[in-house]
Amino acid sequence: MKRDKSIHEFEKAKQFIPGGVNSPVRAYKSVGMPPIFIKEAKGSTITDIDGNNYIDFVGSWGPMILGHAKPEIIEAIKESANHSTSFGAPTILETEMAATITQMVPSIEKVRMVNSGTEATMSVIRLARAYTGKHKIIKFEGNYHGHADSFLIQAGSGAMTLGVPNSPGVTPGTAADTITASYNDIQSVEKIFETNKNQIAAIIVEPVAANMGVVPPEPGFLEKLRELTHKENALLIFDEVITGFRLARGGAQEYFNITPDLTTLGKIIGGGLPVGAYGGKKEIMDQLAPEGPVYQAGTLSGNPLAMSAGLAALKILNNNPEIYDQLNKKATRLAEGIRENLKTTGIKGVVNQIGSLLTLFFYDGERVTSFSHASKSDTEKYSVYFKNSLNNGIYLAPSQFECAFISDAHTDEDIDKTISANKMALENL
Ligand code: KE4
Repeated sequence: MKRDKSIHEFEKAKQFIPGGVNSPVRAYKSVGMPPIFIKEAKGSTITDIDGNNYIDFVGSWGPMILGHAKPEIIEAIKESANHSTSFGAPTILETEMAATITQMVPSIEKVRMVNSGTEATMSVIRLARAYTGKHKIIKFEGNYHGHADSFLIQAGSGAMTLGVPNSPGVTPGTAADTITASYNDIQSVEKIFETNKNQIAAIIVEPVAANMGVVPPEPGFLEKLRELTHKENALLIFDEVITGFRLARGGAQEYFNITPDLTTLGKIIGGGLPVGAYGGKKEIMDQLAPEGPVYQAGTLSGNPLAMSAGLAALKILNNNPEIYDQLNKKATRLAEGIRENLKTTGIKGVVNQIGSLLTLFFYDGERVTSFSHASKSDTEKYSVYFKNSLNNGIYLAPSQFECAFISDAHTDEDIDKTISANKMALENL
C-alpha cells in the first residue's frame, strides 16, 4: 500500500505539533512506522489521505460504537450548529442528556458534563476527597484514567509502594496521594487499606481494564472492591469512559450488577465530539459548586453540539438493546477465529474478549489476567502484526496495550475478512 502523502504530512505536522500528533498513541512510536493520516470514514471503513481503505477497529478509541458518520448523529450536529455552536449558558439539551444518563445508569442520580474523560476523572477524585475528607486514592497498575497528575503514577515494585510519578512534572507530593494496586489481586488492595487506615478516599477502577489491552475482572474481584470500600468508608469509582454504554446499555455496572458510588463517562456520550461526564449519588454530587463548595467548571461543558450528537447516539442505543447482543456475537466470532488461527499457525498468543472489546496479546502463557501478564507480551511481534494487518486492510490500535472496538457497523463480511487477514498477518510474522 502506498502511503507517501501520510509520510509527507507527518513530516510537516512535526514542524508545528510536538511529535506531529495531538495525542501520543497516534504517533505509532510503538509500532515503528510513520502514522497514517485519515481523510474520512463511513460505517466500519476508514480511508487515509493516500486513498487506502481499512476496516476500522479503533473507532476513535471508543466513541464510534454505531460506526462512522452515522446519519442520525451527523444530522443532529448539523441541525444544532444552525442555532450557533456554544452559548455558555444552560440549555434544555443538557437537561435531556442528564435525564437520559440517569435513566440508563440508575446509580447516577445526578451528573455533571465536562469535555473529556480526563476532566471527568480528575474532577471525580477531587469530589471524593472533599466528600470523605480523606486524601489518598487507590488506582490499579495498567489502568488509565487520562492524563491528570494524580493518575500518571506507576507503583514501583508491588502494590504497596507509594506512587512514583512516571511522567516528569508530576510532583512527589501529588504522587504520595496515589497508591497503585494490582488489578485482579484483591489482597494487594486489602494490604493498602491496612497500612493506610482511614486515609483512603476512594478506589478508582476500570471495571473492565481496557488500557493494558483488555483484561476483564476475575469473578468476585469487583464484588470484593465493593465490599472493601463499604467496610473502609471509601468510595468506589467506576471509570466507565470506555465501558459506559458499550458493555451494556447501563455499562459495566449493569453487566456485572455492581453499584459504584460514582461513575465517570466519556467517548460514546459525545457521539464523537469532545465530552466527559461524572455522576453518582445525589448527596455526593450536591457537594459540587454552585450547590456545594467543591469547585469545578468548564467553558464548553454541556455544549449543544456534543449534547446533540451524544443524545442521538444514546437514543439509538437505548431504543435498540439488541445491538449489544449483536456486538457481542460479532466480537465473540472474531475472537474464536483468531484463536483458531493461533492454533493453526502455532503462534503463541492469548485473546481476551468481553462484549465488543478484544485484544490479541502476543503472550506465551495460558491467560492474561493481570498487568504483569500483559506487560510480558511480545511488543516486537505486535508491531510486525500491526503492520501486516494494516497492509491487509485492517486498522488496529498501534499498541499492544490497547483494545479493538467492534461497532454496530461491522458486518459479518467484515468479520470474515478480518479473520482471514489475521491469519495472513500471523503467517507473515
Ligand atoms: P480522554 O481525556 O482521553 O477523553 O479520556 C481519558 C480516559 C479516561 N478513562 C479511560 C478508561 C480511558 O480509556 C481514557 C482514554 N482512553 C484512551 C484510549 N485507551 C484515549 C486515547 C488517547 O489517549 O489518545
